Amino acid sequence: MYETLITSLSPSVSHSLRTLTFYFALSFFLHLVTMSGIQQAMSLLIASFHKYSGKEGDKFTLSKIELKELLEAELGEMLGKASDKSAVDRIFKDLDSNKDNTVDFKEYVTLVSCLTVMCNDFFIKK
Ligand SMILES: [Ca+2]
Repeated sequence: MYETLITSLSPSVSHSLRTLTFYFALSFFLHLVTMSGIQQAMSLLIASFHKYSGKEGDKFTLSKIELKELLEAELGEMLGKASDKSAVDRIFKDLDSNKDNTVDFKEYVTLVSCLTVMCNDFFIKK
């Protein structure tokens, strides 16, 4: 979609946007390597959320489809198979604590926090 939008613009505007996107990505990367580990983790959590939340509907919340894509691409099978519709339905229902039929950033961070605690518990018990 982004590529279609860019190519539909005039060549000079399109080139400017591509250049801007490149420098934004470069700036983000350079900033990332100078940050502490926790700052990097926080930045990546935010970026990961927005990578999926902006795909359809409200760009600041995850729909069920966006959550499914995030689970598949970012968490593998940590929560079971994301291709299992009933598993995705259950995870979505559990995360949507305010019952507005979307997963906002706070609800998403709750998921990541819980998984991080579980990972820590796993490594401590080893
Ligand atoms: Ca919600």
